[in-house]
Amino acid sequence: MAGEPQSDCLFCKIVAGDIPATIVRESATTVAFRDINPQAPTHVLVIPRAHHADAVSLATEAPELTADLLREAGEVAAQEHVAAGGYRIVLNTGAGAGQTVFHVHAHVLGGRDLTWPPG
Ligand code: IU
Repeated sequence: MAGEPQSDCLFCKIVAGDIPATIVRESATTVAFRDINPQAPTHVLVIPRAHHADAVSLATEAPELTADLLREAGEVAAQEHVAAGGYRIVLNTGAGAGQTVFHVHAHVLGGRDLTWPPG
C-alpha cells in the first residue's frame, strides 16, 4: 500500500535506523542525510519517512508530504549555508533520468557553481 515501509527499500531502512546514515535534519515526516557519493560540497538527500516511489507518486498519493519535502530541502540549504548563493533541488524521476533508489528523494546540491543544463 502507498506509504507503507518496503522491506527491500534502502531508504526505508535508513528511516528505520537499520542502515547508518549521516543525518543532518529530521522532521515528523522527513529525514535528511548526506549523500554517500557527494556531487557538490553540500549534497544532502531529503526523503519522506513514508515510502513513495518518486516525486509524482508522492504528489499523487500524499500531496501534503510534497510540501514537507520541499520546505525541508529549503531548511537544509539554510542550515548548510548554501541558500544565499543559490542551490539546486533535483528529483530524478525514472531510471532513464538516473533514479537508482525508488523511494523519492530530493537532492539538495550547493556550495559550488552549478552549470546548466545538467548532465
Ligand atoms: P538517484 O537520484 O536515485 O540516482 O540518487 C540516489 C542517491 O542515493 C545517489 O546520489 C547515491 O549516492 C545515494 N545513496 C546514498 O546516499 N546512500 C546509499 O546507501 C545509497 C545511495 I545505495
